[in-house]
Amino acid sequence: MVALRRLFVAAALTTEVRHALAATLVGVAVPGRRVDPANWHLTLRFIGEVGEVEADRLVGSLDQADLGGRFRIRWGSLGAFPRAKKATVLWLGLQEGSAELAALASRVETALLAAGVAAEDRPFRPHLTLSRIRPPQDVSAHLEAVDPIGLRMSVDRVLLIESHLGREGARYSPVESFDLDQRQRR
Ligand code: 3AM
Repeated sequence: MVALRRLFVAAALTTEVRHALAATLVGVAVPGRRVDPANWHLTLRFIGEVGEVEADRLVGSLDQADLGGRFRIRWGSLGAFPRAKKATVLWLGLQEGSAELAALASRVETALLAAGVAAEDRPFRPHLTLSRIRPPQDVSAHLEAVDPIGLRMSVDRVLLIESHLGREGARYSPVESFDLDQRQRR
C-alpha cells in the first residue's frame, strides 16, 4: 500500500508576530473551534494527498524555484468564508501585502505545476484561519466588533506542511522550509 501524505504550502508567521497576534486576539470573541496559534499560517496552495515519490518531486521543484524576495505585510480585519451571514471559517485578512502574497502564491503554483501537480482553479484569497464554525453562524457582528489589527510582518519563508487529520481537528507538521530571497527585501 502506498502511504499518502496530505500536503499544503503556506507562508510562515514569524514567532514574534504569532505571539503578538495571539495576545491581540485574546479578548476577541471568536465563534467556532479556534485554530491553535501554533498552527497559524497563510495558506498559499492546498495540494492534497500525494505519495512519497510525488512529495519528493514537489520538494525538489520548490527548492529549485525562484520564489522571489521577502516582503512585508500588514494584518487587517476579520473576514468569513463563504460569507459573514453563514460563516464556516472566520479568518484574519491583510491590510497590505495581498498583491505580494498573491504573487508568491503564483510562483508556488508554477513550481507545483512543474512537479506535475494539477492546476488550482480556485482564486487565491489571502487569509489566516482563526476558527472553523459548524454549524455555520452569522458572524457579522463579530467582524464589525474588531478594528483592523495593523501589525506588520515580514514574509521570509515558505513552508511545505503535512496535515494529519484527527478527531480533535488537524495537526500540522512542517516538512520543508524554503527561504525567500533576502536581497530583494523591500
Ligand atoms: O488553514 P486554511 O483555511 O488556510 O482550509 C484548509 C487549510 O487552509 C485548506 O488547506 C489548508 C490545510 O488543510 N484545504 C483543505 N482542503 C482543501 C481543498 N480540498 C483545502 N483547500 C482547497 N481545497
